[in-house]
Amino acid sequence: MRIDIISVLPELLESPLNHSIMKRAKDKGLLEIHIHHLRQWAVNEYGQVDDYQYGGGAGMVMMPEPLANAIEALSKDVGYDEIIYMTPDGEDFSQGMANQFSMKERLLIICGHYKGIDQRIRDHFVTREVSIGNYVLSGGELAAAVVVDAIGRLLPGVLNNETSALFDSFQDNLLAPPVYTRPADFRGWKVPDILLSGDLKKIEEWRYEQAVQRTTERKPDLLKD
Ligand code: 6GU
Repeated sequence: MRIDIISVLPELLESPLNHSIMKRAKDKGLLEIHIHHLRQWAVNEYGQVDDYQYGGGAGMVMMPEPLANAIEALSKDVGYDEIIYMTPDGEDFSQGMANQFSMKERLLIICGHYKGIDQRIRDHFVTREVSIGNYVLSGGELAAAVVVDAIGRLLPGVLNNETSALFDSFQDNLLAPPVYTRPADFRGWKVPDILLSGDLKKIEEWRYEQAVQRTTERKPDLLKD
């Protein structure tokens, strides 16, 4: 899979996408990430990519021309299944959306800044608008890193058996059950006996019950569908 990201602050994306499982995905050749600085498509020698908004009001808006030029130049080379705009007024990101995106070959992600991007780019180029929650970040980069991480770890071959995504929270709309490691008694706080019993069937049942209980208590919305 190939993901291209357009940003005015590429530094914000680099570290999160170059460690741990994302690094492994890249090293294995399963995920290619290309980060593009929007300034290379700026309209003048000052590197301008934003301007005042029509109608007045505080805050700058990202100009349509650099973005259109960037999208068109990259699309000519690659061709995208989805052009995603990261924005707090987008559709809420979910495990289901991560699953869907992970089945695409090529994604282009646009990170907004300031008051956002000119509406015409959203109308004429963007195919999906995605938010990671109901709060405002100073730019789309951290949100894009979240989305790319959630997608990257789902690509076949990225995770091994031990880290398999099949048992993650949210797969099957259930949160993950509690987990324990050694020692079995830590400061008198004991690991549930069942996990030490060796009875795999009982353990599986217990984990399922715990997952349902956690989901009921913490995220009952997940159980509705
Ligand atoms: Cl995608 N962008 C920004 N700037 N803020 C957000 C967001 C995205 N999702 C939640 N808050």
